[in-house]
Amino acid sequence: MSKLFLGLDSSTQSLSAVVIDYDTRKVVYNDSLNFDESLPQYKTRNGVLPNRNPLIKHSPPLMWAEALDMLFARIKKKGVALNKILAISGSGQQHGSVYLNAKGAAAIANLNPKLSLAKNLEGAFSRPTAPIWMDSSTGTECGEIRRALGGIKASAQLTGSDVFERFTGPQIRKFYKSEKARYEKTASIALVSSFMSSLIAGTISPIDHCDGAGMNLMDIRKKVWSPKALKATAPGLQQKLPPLAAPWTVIGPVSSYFVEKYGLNPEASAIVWSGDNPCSVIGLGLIDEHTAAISLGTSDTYFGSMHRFRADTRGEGHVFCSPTGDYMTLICYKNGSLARERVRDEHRLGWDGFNKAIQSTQPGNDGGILLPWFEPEIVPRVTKPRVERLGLDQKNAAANCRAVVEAQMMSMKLHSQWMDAPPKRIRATGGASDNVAILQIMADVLGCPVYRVQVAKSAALGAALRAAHGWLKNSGAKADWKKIIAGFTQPLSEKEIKPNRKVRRLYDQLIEKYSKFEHAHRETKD
Ligand code: ADP
Ligand code: XUL
Repeated sequence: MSKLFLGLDSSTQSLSAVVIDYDTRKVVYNDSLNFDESLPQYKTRNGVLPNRNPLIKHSPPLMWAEALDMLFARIKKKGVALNKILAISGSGQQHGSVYLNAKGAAAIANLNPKLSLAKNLEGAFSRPTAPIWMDSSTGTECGEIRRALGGIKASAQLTGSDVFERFTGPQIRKFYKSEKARYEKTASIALVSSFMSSLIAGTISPIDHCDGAGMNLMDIRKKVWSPKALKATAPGLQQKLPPLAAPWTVIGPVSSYFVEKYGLNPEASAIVWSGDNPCSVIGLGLIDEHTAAISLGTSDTYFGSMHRFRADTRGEGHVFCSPTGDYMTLICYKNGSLARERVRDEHRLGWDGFNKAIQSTQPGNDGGILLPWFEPEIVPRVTKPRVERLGLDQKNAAANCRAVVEAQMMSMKLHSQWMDAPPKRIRATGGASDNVAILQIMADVLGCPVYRVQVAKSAALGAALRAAHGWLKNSGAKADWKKIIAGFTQPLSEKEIKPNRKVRRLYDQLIEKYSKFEHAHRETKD
């Protein structure tokens, strides 16, 4: 009998599914559902609810639940043998939080297959919308928590990161301060990942260590909720949080809702979900410290594995747990794909036109530099969005297309130095990793070969592989990561993009100029 595992990825703009056949090492199903297009009734733009305040970014959790129904219906319709799936796990955009009231747990435990998930969850929320990772409205709360934890360095040593606007702790504190009555009515706080795994398992799910590390609430080395961080965040918080769990934990069998409605096997295991970046670590096969990954999704992220804990005491980068049991390093940019799209759209181009524009210009852009902070930025921290140019004419389409990508790559090189693991190779993933013009600049600036992977949806693939790992570990079999990922995460060798030596040297010089320009425009921290 074939061993099938399902990985789901609830990301900012879409819900994706990857089904793997473990024995034949094949991806047998790969699909994605875009929220704006498939669920227009929620009125999101790029998966986010419009808000007059540009710092506030929320999404409707009911939309994610409804997407789960739609995607399962599609998988069933395509004839995937859902009854042969042995385990399901998933990946969620990190940091976002979902707030359930006292009815939430019962609604999740008694999902009625005759109704939709959205209908089942009506009246189960104490907060109708979920703040997500793009939100930067918690500057005050960050300052308060950071002070209570003893400053940037102490926060990073305790939780793996300085206190960040999008992290769940400051978001919870803001909710507690501004909506006390609703906070009091909250019985259970979930991450996007644990909310979705609660639905799959039909019970309130634990939060896994990897995604828990993105909250500013977990002691990253002890892997427990930190009493100091809980106290600094909000009263009575511990009772509202689920337990933390290792990323291979079986929550239980899948909910009967999915068995009756879509024909899942009642014995299929629900494995705890994790964050999208930790899942991508697996989906990209990042087992050693010298392979880095760059994900060009809604956010751009640069990440890698780390065996021994080392925090970024300057406070820009993050340390999370990795699904392997090691740590992972990460820096995250808000001005990723959406910034590239802004420049592309400003000059009325499609991706083809954008690429041709890049190719019509010389690497280094004659010294022209752009700081593409269309939205508040995380690295470096920018609270007031602005776009700065040096030696660059705003009207010059080609130069601006090149400049946005060069700036993003130079910033990654500069701000990943604390990881102390210069990459020997980079694996590229995410929507924009299909774009060779972008990847060539990546290889030239970072000075090493870039590989495109077979499945661009590395978070969903990683989730499927995590499902296999959890299932093997819990059935008493040997669960060796190298063996589990073999055949699934090898990059396509014909898709190697080599750095050009001459161009590389040019960028080594330009990066100094970029660094000075960026420094001149930095905001100082409190
Ligand atoms: P997420 O998982 O964060 O929702 P994806 O990884 O699916 O996002 O990436 C979506 C982004 O990919 C889009 O916003 C789009 O800008 C970008 N994208 C898609 N195709 C291309 C392309 N050919 N070149 C550059 N960017 C692209
Ligand atoms: C990581 C981060 C984003 C989200 C959305 O810290 O904020 O990468 O996980 O993808």
